[in-house]
Amino acid sequence: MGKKLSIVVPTFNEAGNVGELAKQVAEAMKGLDYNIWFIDDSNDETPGVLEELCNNDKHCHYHHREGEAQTGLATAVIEGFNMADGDFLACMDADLQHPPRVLRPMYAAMLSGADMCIPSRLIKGGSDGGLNIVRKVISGTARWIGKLSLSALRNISDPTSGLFMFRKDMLEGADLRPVGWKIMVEVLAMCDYRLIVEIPYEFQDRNSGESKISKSATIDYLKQLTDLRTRGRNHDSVLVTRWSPDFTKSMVEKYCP
Ligand SMILES: Nc1nc2c(ncn2[C@@H]2O[C@H](COP(=O)(O)OP(=O)(O)O)[C@@H](O)[C@H]2O)c(=O)[nH]1
Ligand SMILES: [Mg+2]
Repeated sequence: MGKKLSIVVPTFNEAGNVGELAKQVAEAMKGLDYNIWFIDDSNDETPGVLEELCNNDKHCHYHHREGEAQTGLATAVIEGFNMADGDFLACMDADLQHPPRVLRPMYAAMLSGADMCIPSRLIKGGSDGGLNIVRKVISGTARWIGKLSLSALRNISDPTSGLFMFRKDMLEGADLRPVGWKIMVEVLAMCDYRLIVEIPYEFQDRNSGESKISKSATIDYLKQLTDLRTRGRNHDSVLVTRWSPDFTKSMVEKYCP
């Protein structure tokens, strides 16, 4: 039987982006089995836009959270992981900063046998062009602190991004605690896996709306790292492979023609 991909997309006031995202995902995943799970905490017109989108596109599902004990980015992503029914799960931002065309090579990496695929802005063929200098420095510092604190991040070139794909069964027995913003760090520290593939991608400017990153995100991240230093698994035997742009292309032709 064929495999299926579920793409989990956390949304907070992204009315101007979700339709375009669904359209671009459909192009990227043409001929492959996929669905999208929007987990929404918006307080604007986004829920109505999602409702209509999901009525018109059977690949799309949404869950709007209101008055729930937990809101916030990380809890949304974990809730989406639990609801989604794919063999593989992806996490992707709604604002098109993660260009949906990267999903197909990510999926090829999974079909080739990877446990996890982490696209990188920082390897040959990638670009972080969408970031201004302040965000570049913040994001570089976050990476540096993360790699010093956690061995699971050490060999990953872009470990603090919110774009990744993995086998759903990696979640079995993994105690993911949704703190703050960096959900992939939690997955990298707490799940059991052997092979990670990195592929290059070009980070984009935000399509519409504005960034929701909060002032407390840095503190949450540092708390999370401290906590994971004691809770995290040992990942000494993990292999991280980097695919060049040309090799990535050839693997898409092989696995997702
Ligand atoms: N469900 C949910 N999604 C959120 C929340 N905060 C941010 N997001 C979504 O998380 C993604 C990344 O947020 P963004 O503001 O673009 O962060 P930035 O790219 O780091 O500036 C976007 O899809 C947001 O809509 C939240 O509290 N709940
Ligand atoms: Mg963004």
